[in-house]
Formats: sequence, structure tokens, C-alpha cells
Amino acid sequence: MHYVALTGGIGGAKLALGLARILAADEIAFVVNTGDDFEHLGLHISPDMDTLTYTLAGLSNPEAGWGRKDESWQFMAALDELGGETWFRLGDRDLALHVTRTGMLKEGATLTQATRRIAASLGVRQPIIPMSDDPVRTQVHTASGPMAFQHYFVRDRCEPAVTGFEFAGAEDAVPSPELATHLDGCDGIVICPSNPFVSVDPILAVPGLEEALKASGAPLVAVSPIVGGAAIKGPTAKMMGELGVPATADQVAEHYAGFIDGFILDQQDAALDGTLAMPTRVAQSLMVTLEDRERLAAETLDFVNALRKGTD
Ligand code: FO1
Repeated sequence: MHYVALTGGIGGAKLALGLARILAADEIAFVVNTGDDFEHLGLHISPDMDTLTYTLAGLSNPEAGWGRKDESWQFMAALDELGGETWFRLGDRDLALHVTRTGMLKEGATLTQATRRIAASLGVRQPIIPMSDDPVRTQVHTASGPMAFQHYFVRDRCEPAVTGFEFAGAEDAVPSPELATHLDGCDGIVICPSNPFVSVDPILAVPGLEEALKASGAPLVAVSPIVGGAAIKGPTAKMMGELGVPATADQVAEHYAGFIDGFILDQQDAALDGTLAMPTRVAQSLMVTLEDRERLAAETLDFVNALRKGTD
């Protein structure tokens, strides 16, 4: 069997880890949002790919969800002394990854190639594929104008009210060449419980990518990032409110309508089961323990397989 999962950062990486733990390494490939990427201190930072890489490598910081465990912060302290920019925190060990990737890109490697080499160095065997090798940069529209994503998310702690989003550069981007090899003979596609607006939409904004997923013929299942009217992680519910959309799981399903074949609701939203314009499955989608991640991954694949066989 072979599956493809689309993911953003911290929330999505939890299910990604569950999938990686219950499948063989050659049965799953991850397509990751790079709309959060930015150039900072002369380095190419790729937060969602780093979060997934560290998570699959067993190196992630369990409290923050981003960055590495057992981190030290000497570089940040020294940068602060020099009056440098410290709003975006780069740990000493984490810094090594950004320096390595930036060097590879400067020498002519694509982001796909650089990611493959870094993941292999850290012992990750599952393919981690950036949505595109071309720069796509999420801009968050607010009442005071457009903002670069990390300025909105980290520097301003998601405080500005959003009015919309733009994926600068998407129109000229092409999907990573590695994607096609994983869609050939694909048995199912999972959209992890990531933010639909700033984690999944940038992936789908790459011209040809959504069409390639559909053309694979594999059933597409999204796992709700909204549980009982709140986001599992991050600003999804706050954004929905600001965009004038009720922060409910059915509104997320509606957002993906026409694209997905099935939707996974949390037990807290079981009342919505059977009320959506697509097949639904109810599961425990809050992932606290490792077992929670594995259980949700197994339930998701069971749903995908049932949709493919026409038994759901
Ligand atoms: N998130 C924060 O909230 N604060 C940080 O200082 C921060 C630093 C950081 C460094 C490297 C990296 O790969 C990710 C980092 N993140 C940080 C996470 C991050 O930017 C966001 O979680 C994502 O972009 C949203 O998915």
C-alpha cells in the first residue's frame, strides 16, 4: 500500500508521526507546506518541514512543538548582545540545520534535494517533500495591510485580525518533481489536521498540484483541525471567526468541498456525523499520547481504504 499525506506544522506533524509509526517507510510520503518559509538572518528557514523532520527523527521539542529538544540558546543570547533580531528564536542545534540547508541551496541543490539529504542525515526514512522547489510566500492580509507570515504568526503572535490570504509566487511555482512518483499507484491521500487557510491552501495553490492529487484517483480524506468549536493547535478558530465563518468542523469540510472524498470528525462533533455532503467518520482526534497518534492514523487509513473499496 502507498499513501500520501499533506501537512503543515505542529498539528499536522502529530498525525504524520502516527502514520509513520504504523506504516513501513516506503508506504507513506509527506507533502509539506513551504508557504511559511522565509529568509531570516541570511538563512533559508523552512519551519513546517523542520517540524516534521525533527518529529519523525525523534528530535522535536515536545513542549514547543517546533525546534529541537535538548536545545541551548547561546547564539540567541549573543545575537541579543549585538542588538540583532531575536523575535524568531533559533536554537544552537537548530541553527546547524538552517546553515546546512542554506549552504546546499547556495550550491545549487533544490529544496527537495536539500530536504532529502538533511532528513537522511537525521535518520528519517520517509520521504519529506516540499510542495514546490519554487518560492511561495504566504502573506496574511490584515486591516493594516499585508504581512509576511512569520511576522504575523511569531512576531505578532497571531494578534492582528485577518481579512484574507495570498500565496505570493504560487502562480509561477510547479509541484516538487518528487510528488508524481508518489502519486503513481497511490492508495489514499490524507490531509492532516493542519490549518486549512495557511497550511493546506498554500499547498493546493501550487498550479497543477490539486489536479495531480485528484488525477491519482486515490480517495482524499481530511482530518478536522477543529474540535468542538476550537482549534487543536494554533489560530485556525480565531481566523475563521475573523473571516466571518463559524469555527466549526462542518465549515472546514465545506472549505474542502468538491476536493475531498471523506472527512474525519472528532467524537465531540459526533452530532455532525451523517449531516455533511460527504462521507464522515467519527474518531478521537485529540492526540495527546503516542498511542493517540497511532490510533487516529489507523482509523484514518481504515476510512481511506473503505472509501477506496466502496465499503463506506
Ligand atoms: N515559533 C514560535 O512561536 N516562536 C519562535 O521563535 C519560532 C522559531 C522557529 C525556529 C525554527 C523553526 O523551524 C520554527 C520556529 N517556530 C517558532 C515555529 C514556526 O515558525 C511556526 O510554528 C510555523 O511556521 C507554523 O506552522
